[in-house]
Amino acid sequence: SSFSRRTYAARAAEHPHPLARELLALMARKRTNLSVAADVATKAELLALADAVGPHICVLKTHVDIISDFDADLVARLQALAERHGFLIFEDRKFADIGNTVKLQYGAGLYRIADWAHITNCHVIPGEGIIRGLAEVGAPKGRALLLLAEMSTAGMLATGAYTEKNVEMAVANPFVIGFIGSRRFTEERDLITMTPGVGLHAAGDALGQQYRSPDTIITENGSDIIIVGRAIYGPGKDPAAEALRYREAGWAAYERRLA
Ligand code: 5FU
Repeated sequence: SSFSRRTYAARAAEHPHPLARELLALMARKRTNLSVAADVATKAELLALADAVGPHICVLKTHVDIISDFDADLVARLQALAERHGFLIFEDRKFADIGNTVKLQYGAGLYRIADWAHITNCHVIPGEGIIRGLAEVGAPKGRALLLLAEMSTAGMLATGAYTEKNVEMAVANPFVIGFIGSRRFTEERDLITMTPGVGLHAAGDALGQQYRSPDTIITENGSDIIIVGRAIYGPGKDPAAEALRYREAGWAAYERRLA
């Protein structure tokens, strides 16, 4: 039957990709399908947030190019927190250039993303060469890739035939373990969907973001992981308490799906 009706633990036991096995197994063990989108401005804020939400998350999603004082020490300390709390690191880089250029952007430069991000993602606008370029750098390091089959924003252009092409390319490329999008896209192999634009209160923001509930995303749409940002660390919020709230909502939605 559908992967959506199977437990994360059962899927972990059978997934062909080692990193996806590790992810699904830690989700089952920690009882969480929550990823926190840590869009903060400094090293100190990122480390404090990762430490506060670490016990509740399966994936920490980063945008390292936001961090004004990024350095190698930040990476070392994030990796230590990932070890201590048991989560994977997903750099939401959204690569979109030709294969040769993304190889350089992924492996080199200031950030050396492939050295520390378990997961990254790309648009397939350039065609399949972007996946091959990223795989040349990331696959030997045991990394994995998500394709942006959809986005969460109003008026986004990743629809219809474009989304279907993403699914075809994902199925055909073993370096790809899943998608950014709003739902389960295929039963061809157990590709994991992670969904941003999740919130329990606001409907959206002033710049096109749209929020849906964990129930819609996990129970109804069959996505696997909810990605939550400002709802967890916005002004006046207690990030650990909010992460716990979203973790419980996400897990309850998953249990309803299995029932
Ligand atoms: F691919 C996408 C997408 O379609 N929508 C998103 O919102 C990525 N995101 C990211 O999720 C975005 O870059 C933010 O890092 C995060 C959402 O943050 P929010 O504060 O929960 O709106």
